[in-house]
Amino acid sequence: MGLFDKFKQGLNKTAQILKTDVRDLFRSEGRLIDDAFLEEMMEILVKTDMGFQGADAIVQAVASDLRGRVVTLEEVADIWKAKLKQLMTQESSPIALANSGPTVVMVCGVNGSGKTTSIAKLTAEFISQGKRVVLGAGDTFRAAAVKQLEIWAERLGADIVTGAEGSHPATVAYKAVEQAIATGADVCIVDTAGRLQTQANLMAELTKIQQSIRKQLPDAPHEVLLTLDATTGQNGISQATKFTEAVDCTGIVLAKLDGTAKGGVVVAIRQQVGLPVKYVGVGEQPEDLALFVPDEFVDALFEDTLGEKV
Ligand SMILES: Nc1nc2c(ncn2[C@@H]2O[C@H](COP(=O)(O)OP(=O)(O)O)[C@@H](O)[C@H]2O)c(=O)[nH]1
Ligand SMILES: [Mg+2]
Repeated sequence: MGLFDKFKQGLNKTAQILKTDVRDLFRSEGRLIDDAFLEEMMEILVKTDMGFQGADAIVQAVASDLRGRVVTLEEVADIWKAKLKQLMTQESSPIALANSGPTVVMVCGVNGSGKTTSIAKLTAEFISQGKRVVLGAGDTFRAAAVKQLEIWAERLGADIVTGAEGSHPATVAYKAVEQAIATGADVCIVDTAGRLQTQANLMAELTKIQQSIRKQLPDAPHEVLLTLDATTGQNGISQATKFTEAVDCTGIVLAKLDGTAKGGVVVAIRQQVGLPVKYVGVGEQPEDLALFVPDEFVDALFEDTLGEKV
């Protein structure tokens, strides 16, 4: 499946709502762009959870170009789409690979945000590129969490390092990187237990995990990914601030985009969090991961609304 189709899968719920709302906005052939129109448009935008700032920017762009004219959906959509793309602009940024030795990726986030599943997806992608992957089972709190990662490792063909019961996650991370170096693996991905950004001791533990990785490889981790759950909307934004204080986050994986009709949350994240959205999760299977590319994302969002014309 190509990137465009993955975005369509991930944006299915959001796109259905958008289509219905936009049809209501343009009941007849054209529509006068007046205050009533702009207000209705604002409501639709805010409903997608993109945040007031982003919604206002789009409405202002439409107002300044089209106010007082009777226009078609296509004319409005052109401006809408262009502004959306601009609001989310970023370098498309796949995992930054190490110059030499294994690339170390650490994954953190709150409970159930999609860390382990996203690790499985990244692993599948690396293995499909012929890379060898070592996983570190750093969620040592729950036996079931270790088991979950073990099952993925076996299914996908990755090595895995698990700790003895009660071992510190920093030790597991250290050993995983050690094994990756010793076996000449290309990538080492370290899972961590879910934690709330308000739990100071657990946030400090995250800092320790990062430090212990650095004891093995001074320029690692090469990526620290924060997994956010798209279905919890803008709550994720406050998580980003706190996690960034504890570890050197390099990017966001936005999981479960397919589970929400509020896909506009990506705009809020891009506006309010100083980190790139690296990947979006569009389902539960290993292949359901898409490198985030704003232009294709927006085109996929509008395809159903605009029909054949995209
Ligand atoms: N629909 C959907 N479900 C997901 C996605 N990512 C994760 N999940 C599900 O969310 C739940 C929690 O995921 P998990 O990776 O265990 O979260 P963790 O606690 O952060 O490690 C599981 O049931 C996953 O199958 C996604 O992109 N789409
Ligand atoms: Mg997990």
